Amino acid sequence: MSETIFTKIIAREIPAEIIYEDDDVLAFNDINPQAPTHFLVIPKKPIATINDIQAEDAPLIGKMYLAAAHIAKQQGFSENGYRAVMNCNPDGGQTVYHIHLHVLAGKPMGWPPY
Ligand code: DGP
Repeated sequence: MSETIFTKIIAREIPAEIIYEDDDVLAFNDINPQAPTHFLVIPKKPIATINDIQAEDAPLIGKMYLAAAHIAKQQGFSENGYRAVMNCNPDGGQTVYHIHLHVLAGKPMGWPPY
């Protein structure tokens, strides 16, 4: 898989506001926030799209959600709620081809999201 901007954030080659890290997952604030709180949870393993997730990645994907919920609790918005969403390919609005969970909070979210 080709390198992306997120690979460079993992390697600390470009700066980001990192808010969580463990052996498998990194979370950092989105550069273009769409809500009062907007951060991204990414796996350190580069996986291009949801379509590229393999069965053996299932625990890793679970860890992304566990990290999101942990940060939500830590930042105090877990009870009010939040949106956690992963975009896939052009119609899904994906622009960076390293999977990432968008976590948006701090205001009521609309539905449908378009
Ligand atoms: P998506 O469109 O779902 O692929 O979302 C990509 C997100 O990544 C978008 O909300 C903006 C964010 N983003 C892109 N480049 C950077 C960057 O260099 N730093 C940070 N913090 N976020 C970035």
